[in-house]
Amino acid sequence: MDAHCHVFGPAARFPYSPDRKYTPIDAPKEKLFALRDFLGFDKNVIVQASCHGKDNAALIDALISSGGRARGVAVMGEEISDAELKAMDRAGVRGVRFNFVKRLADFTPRDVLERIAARIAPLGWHVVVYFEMPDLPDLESFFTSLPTAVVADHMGRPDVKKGLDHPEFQRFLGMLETHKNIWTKVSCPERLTVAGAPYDDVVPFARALVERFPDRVLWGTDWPHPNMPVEAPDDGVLVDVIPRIATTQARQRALLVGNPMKLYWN
Ligand code: 0GY
Repeated sequence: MDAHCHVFGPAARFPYSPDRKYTPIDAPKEKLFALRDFLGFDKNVIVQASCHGKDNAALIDALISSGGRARGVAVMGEEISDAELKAMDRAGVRGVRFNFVKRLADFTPRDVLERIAARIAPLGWHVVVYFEMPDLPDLESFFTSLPTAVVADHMGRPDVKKGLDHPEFQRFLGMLETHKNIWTKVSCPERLTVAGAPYDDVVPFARALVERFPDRVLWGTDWPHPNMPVEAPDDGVLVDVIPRIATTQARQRALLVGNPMKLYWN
């Protein structure tokens, strides 16, 4: 399963948010499903990206068109009604994303996020958080106090130049060790690398997480790779990273099947 990817537009049908920080190239559901089949995956988890703001229409449309082969993570404010939440649940939404990356999203007060989390918890949904590792000290107590599972996008975006032993990454490991509700995606080597493909400098970080927390890791392509300044990665090269970070069949099954099934097809 590809547990982190996006759909963008097409803008003519699903316009981008007026508050967006970037305008992507259209990446419609048909292309995502074609990539899924080409790579040999069975299912997708589609994550609402900041360029669509709180308008989840493109996401919901993709979920409904997937024939039960996609689940979603939406973005919402507390103005969402209970009826809308139920409709999203029926469409296949299983999580809410809180984006703390300053170049992507405007600040939302914690009490608002806490109220949203309290409302989605009874649905069995979880929270996905996107942040950069230097901000973890400010965010950790908030994450660990949420009443749901909490999935950190892209390993919390470590600075791989600092190494595995740096206190920032050790703090991230410590948070997962202590708080069993925290999960992480071991995704996006292409965003974290300094060396470039095949991402030798990122593999040890992802492998450390898979080995220590085999039941709380997820993997995804991040297609269509928004905001890559030079070029989008080859998705096949990203798939080839999987056996280097999940080095046994049991770990691969957990990473690609068992773990995402628990969160998204429960
Ligand atoms: C990602 C990463 C990025 C963008 C977004 O919500 C978004 O716009 O998540 C990024 O620019 O790092 O997960 O797609």
